[in-house]
Amino acid sequence: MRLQFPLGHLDLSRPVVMGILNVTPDSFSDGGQDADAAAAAVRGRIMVREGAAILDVGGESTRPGAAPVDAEDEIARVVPVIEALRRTVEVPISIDSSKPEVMAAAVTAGASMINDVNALRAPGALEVAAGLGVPVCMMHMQGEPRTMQTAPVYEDVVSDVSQFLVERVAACENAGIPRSNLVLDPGFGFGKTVAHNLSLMKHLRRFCEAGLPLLVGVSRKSMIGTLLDRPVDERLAGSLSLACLAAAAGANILRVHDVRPTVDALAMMAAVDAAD
Ligand code: 7PM
Repeated sequence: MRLQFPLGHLDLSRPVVMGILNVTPDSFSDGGQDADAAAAAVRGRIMVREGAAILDVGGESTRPGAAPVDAEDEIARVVPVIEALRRTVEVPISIDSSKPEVMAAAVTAGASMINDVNALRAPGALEVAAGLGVPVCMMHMQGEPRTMQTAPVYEDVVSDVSQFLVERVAACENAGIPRSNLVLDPGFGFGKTVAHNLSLMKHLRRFCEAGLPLLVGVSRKSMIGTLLDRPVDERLAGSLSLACLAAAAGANILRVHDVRPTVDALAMMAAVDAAD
């Protein structure tokens, strides 16, 4: 399996790591937007050195419970970071946004993938993504970020989520986005209880049946905090074990904060796979 980008391709015959690069205004720095962008680009370069195969740049508009950011502010945050990264890293840059205006500005600035937690359901998003011609990650979310964790309900979480993704793939194909440009993601933590998240992980193989690359984001998520009773900065072991389980079940792209430890864990899996 592989993903084709404007400037080359990404080989997915082994699972790869996508490094999370959040660009939010830093309340501790008073250097302004340029300083924030420069600092984010430095963090991105470090993640590439540690083995990230993709960088996911996000302006934090889609986070559960986050205050909405308007498109203009989100563009002002992410575009300088993408431009700075473009000059110094070789790996594809993904834009984590649900807003068509942000997707377009980010791709113009040098991003070569769209990561949409809303699966291109915003007005105009399908058309804009089709026009941009880059790979798109389509994630499942029940409800909307502000309220989705209140009381999520499914008939059967695995079937409901896979049905949603199958429908979104059809919508993409109808809008002119080729299947070969699609990546699927069950959306851990987005309108799901801990029990829902555990079922999705246990039955993750089902999401490979579409024959499309599978992206999984579990890094530091609250399910780990709940199950282990750990604050967010003590969830590395939980994150690594879920990343390995996901990889063993067929996940192709692991979206993580802790790039080096995840790359090491995947290398151990690859070594075992290669044994006699
Ligand atoms: C607060 C709560 C802050 C949750 C950040 C988050 C995913 C994603 C995110 C994912 C894809 C996080 C999330 N999660 N995109 N964006 N898949 N494709 O933990 O699971 O990073 S935001």
